[in-house]
Amino acid sequence: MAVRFCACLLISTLLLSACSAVAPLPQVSGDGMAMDSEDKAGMDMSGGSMLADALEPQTTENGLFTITAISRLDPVVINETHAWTLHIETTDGSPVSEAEITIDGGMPAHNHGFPTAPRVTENLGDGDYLLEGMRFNMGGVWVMTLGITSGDQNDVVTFEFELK
Ligand SMILES: [Cu+2]
Repeated sequence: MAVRFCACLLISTLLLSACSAVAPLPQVSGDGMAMDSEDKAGMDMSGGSMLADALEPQTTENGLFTITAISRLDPVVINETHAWTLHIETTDGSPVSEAEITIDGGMPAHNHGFPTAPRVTENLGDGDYLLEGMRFNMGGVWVMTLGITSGDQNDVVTFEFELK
């Protein structure tokens, strides 16, 4: 009797340990997924990055326009030439569809400009504009200044952001 009882216990113990041996498997695949996103973050180690939509929409200095700037490369990483979409509205929310846009920028703390000469190459309609030739060649704080002219109105906005 006692022996059979012990055998029973032994089997339950074996089953239990079999269960606990199986249990960690889903965790392993969970860890695997976590490692995938760490691999993506690993790209940043070469100098910094930022999410494509990290910039808050901004009102221009004289309050004429609201500008949204979103990268088409997500995340924005250094040393990759890419495009942004700019959206321009009047502050009451009407798209500005015939704007002239100038762009300048760089890293004030380093006294250098953009490594490229980005410019708006296409009017996409509905207040959207294609800004091509963007490139950041190091991590840190960058500024991007846009000059907006629409008819006889012009205004300026400066975005400041960090690739970290
Ligand atoms: Cu710099």
